Amino acid sequence: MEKSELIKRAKEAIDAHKARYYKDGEYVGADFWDFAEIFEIIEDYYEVSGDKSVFKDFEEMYGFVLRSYTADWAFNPFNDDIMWLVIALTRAYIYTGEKKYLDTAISNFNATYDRALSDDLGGGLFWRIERQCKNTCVNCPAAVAAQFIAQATGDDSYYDKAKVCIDWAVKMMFEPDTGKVYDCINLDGTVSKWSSTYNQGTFIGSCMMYYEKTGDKTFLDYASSAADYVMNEMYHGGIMDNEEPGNDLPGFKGILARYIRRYSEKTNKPEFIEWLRKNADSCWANRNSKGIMWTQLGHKTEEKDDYDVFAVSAAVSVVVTAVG
Ligand code: 7K2
Repeated sequence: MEKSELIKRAKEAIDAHKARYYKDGEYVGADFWDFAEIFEIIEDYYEVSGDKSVFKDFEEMYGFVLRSYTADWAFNPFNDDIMWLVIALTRAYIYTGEKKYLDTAISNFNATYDRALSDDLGGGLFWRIERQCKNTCVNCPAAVAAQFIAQATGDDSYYDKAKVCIDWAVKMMFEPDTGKVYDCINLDGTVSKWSSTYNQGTFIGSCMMYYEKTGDKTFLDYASSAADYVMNEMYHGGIMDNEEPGNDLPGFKGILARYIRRYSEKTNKPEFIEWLRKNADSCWANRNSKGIMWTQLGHKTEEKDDYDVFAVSAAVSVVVTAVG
């Protein structure tokens, strides 16, 4: 497929998702972090297409954030949730230059980083305010958020904050020999060793961004091993046809796709984009008559109307990022 056709397909996927779920800046049914990740899909679409018409959506979505959550998100007990929305708003600033997005992102990043950081369990950030466990799903997004803030502001002290989180993830959650990224560690020291697409993805992203800044190839190697693991070990180069049950899990592979695209581009390894395209072709062929695609990318999407907004965003992300 030509790039123009891939972009057209991406736009159709976004429009179908919007037609079903979007209203006045809101993705109806999307909770705090679901919303942030759907926001990022629109940003990815801007990255692959250069279509500035989406800036209007950014502004509407920012309006929804202020209406629903205000500009101070400390009420949310999930430190990870806040980091996801920080990423979305910092990226929105990077594309548009709209300072208010960045100001909101930075104040929430700072407050959340401070409340989550401790020396327990190898350093890094706690997942929630009760400080019971430290998870990849907060440390790697925080590392990505800090590095986007550093890029947006030129303040390199945010790379130091990112490095704290990356060091924790490498030391506590990462198997360098296989590239597997674990989920979390509890205060009693028990480690949950399962790996998920979103954690593989944000680990790849945080290491790549650090490598791009410093040129330190150790971090490129970490990212490469995590990328190889997810494509070759978890999926054997095939269709991502799982993550169907659960509240959050069905949306995870949309996050992975974002960082695989970035990794493929920055390392000049087209096989990763080709893998995304294979997945995009599959879910696109399996879309229902309304253009909605289920998260099991190898399954035909049913005609029912009650799919969860976040769950069906994952395939949209795959189709968008597969543009390359
Ligand atoms: O246990 C954490 C995490 O370590 C694990 O990977 C996933 C698996 O579950 C939670 S993270 C999901 C949360 C994201 N923030 C908003 C919360 O509502 C949600 O539980 O699913």
